[in-house]
Amino acid sequence: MKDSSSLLAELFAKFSGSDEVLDARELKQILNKVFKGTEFSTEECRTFVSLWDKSRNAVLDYAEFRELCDTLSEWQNMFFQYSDGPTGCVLVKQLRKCFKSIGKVNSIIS
Ligand SMILES: [Ca+2]
Repeated sequence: MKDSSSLLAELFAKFSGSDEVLDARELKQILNKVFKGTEFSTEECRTFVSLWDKSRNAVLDYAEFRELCDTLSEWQNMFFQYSDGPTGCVLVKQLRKCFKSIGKVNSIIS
């Protein structure tokens, strides 16, 4: 079985094309494969590119893409940790704890 790193590398190679970087449109395709069940919009992906594009070239290279995926995975884990099982939603009373945990994760990442 492939580990998540080699799967991400394989998907990056497939969707980035010959320029080997991701624009927002390519990022949308790849994120909707990696995070099945979540439908990312083109606008959200444009925002991700602008926030994770450390080299300021308006596209994501593999390292930038990996950082984005790691962060989204952490956020997703926090969401699942605080979500109500039957509804799949985070209850308002749990939201503050959820955001606090995400804030702690973000301060560790950045
Ligand atoms: Ca870049």
